[in-house]
Amino acid sequence: MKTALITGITGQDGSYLAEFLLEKGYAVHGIKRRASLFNTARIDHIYQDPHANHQRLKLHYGDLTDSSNLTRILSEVRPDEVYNLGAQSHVAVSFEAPEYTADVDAIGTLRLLEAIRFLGLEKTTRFYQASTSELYGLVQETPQRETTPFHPRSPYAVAKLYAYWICVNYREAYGMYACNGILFNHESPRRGETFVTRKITRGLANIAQGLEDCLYMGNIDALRDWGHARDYVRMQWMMLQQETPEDFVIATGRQYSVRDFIRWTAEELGISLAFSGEGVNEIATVAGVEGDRAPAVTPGDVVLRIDPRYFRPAEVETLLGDPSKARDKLGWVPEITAQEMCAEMVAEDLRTARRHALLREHGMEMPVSFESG
Ligand code: NDP
Ligand code: GDR
Repeated sequence: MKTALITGITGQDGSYLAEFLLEKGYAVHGIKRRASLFNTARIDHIYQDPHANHQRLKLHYGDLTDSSNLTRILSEVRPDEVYNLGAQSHVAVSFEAPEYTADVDAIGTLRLLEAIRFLGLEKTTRFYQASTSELYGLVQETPQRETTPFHPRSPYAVAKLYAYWICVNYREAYGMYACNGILFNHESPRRGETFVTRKITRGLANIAQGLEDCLYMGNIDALRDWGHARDYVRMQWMMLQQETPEDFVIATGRQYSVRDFIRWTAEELGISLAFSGEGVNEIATVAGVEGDRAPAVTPGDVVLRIDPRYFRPAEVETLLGDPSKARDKLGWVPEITAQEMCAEMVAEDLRTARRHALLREHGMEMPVSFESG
């Protein structure tokens, strides 16, 4: 039985990857952070009672800022494969907490690689690094491929640039099997609520059910290449099954705007939107409502406004990936389109919003979190 260690197992990708590896028969170990509330909601469905014997999913308390902890876990687990998915992964937050982001995302990667080397596992343990399309930032070439020069635009992207190169360096210097997956944005119903797609599907579903009045957004003209996390974790595993380690761009090769994603979401909810005004004064108004999925909105309601607090000090305006290397060398093609993914996310968020609306109807008010990002 192969053994994998996943940092960031409680996150979106970590949860899908853990499911995927368990299905492949792996023993899966994950590092979770100590938190004052339960933080395993995304993996509770695959986590067995830790008191039971023969569990194939094991969790260890740890943190990418703590090298002795990482070294101890690695020495206990001695994994065949390490997937370094743990990160402070929010671009806007990285401007607020740049030093912490660098510590976790850049030096955290170094800590893991050093721990592998220190334990003499560098010839046996394979290493996957969660690199990102944010490395391209101010894009130098379209579409972006493995050879496109980087120009990071945030403390997050600069930290990930260090992680990218330290991974390449350990491969070249010590012959480690280490590779970078340069993944473009990927989403799912498990996406964190403050990333733009989930903010939109959750926000508009709440508005449709009368739990919120208005969605406040930043730069809705930003262009992204969105895929589904389930497709992308498959590729993370495939990258570690090759003869030799290489870096791959993972993307769909299709690009849409945040505004497109807002429109799709509204349409899924039976709402047609009219955008008017410009820049920070732009708004979206309900033009029509069909069906019964949006009982709380009526034509003329303003459901979206621009709030400059969501603008970033330096923006990544456009990203579009060229996944042909992954397709040609590994036979990987994404199976889920951005529109299908949007529909899945809306369905899930609408289910939750309906539950909350029902509880409210029966006098059991559920607080709706307005924490945004
Ligand atoms: P999430 O934000 O959903 O998950 C991040 C994970 O990292 C969580 O499990 C989080 O724990 C954990 N984590 C955060 N800080 C630390 C720390 N100090 N020590 C240990 N673990 C920590 O991200 P995604 O699943 O979306 O992304 C996975 C990886 O891929 C990240 O590295 C991200 O930067 C990168 N990436 C993501 C893309 C995307 O579009 N999703 C695209 C390209 C790259 P907790 O649950 O406790 O917060
Ligand atoms: P990104 O994802 O920064 O690309 O990083 P995010 O979904 O946060 O933003 C995408 C684009 O939408 C614009 N935007 C807004 N974003 C947020 N979060 N909230 C808003 O209100 C809003 N309005 C407009 C943003 O400005 C941006 O242009 C994600 C993360 O998962 C990273 O970890 C990963 O590396 C990259 O994707 C690839």
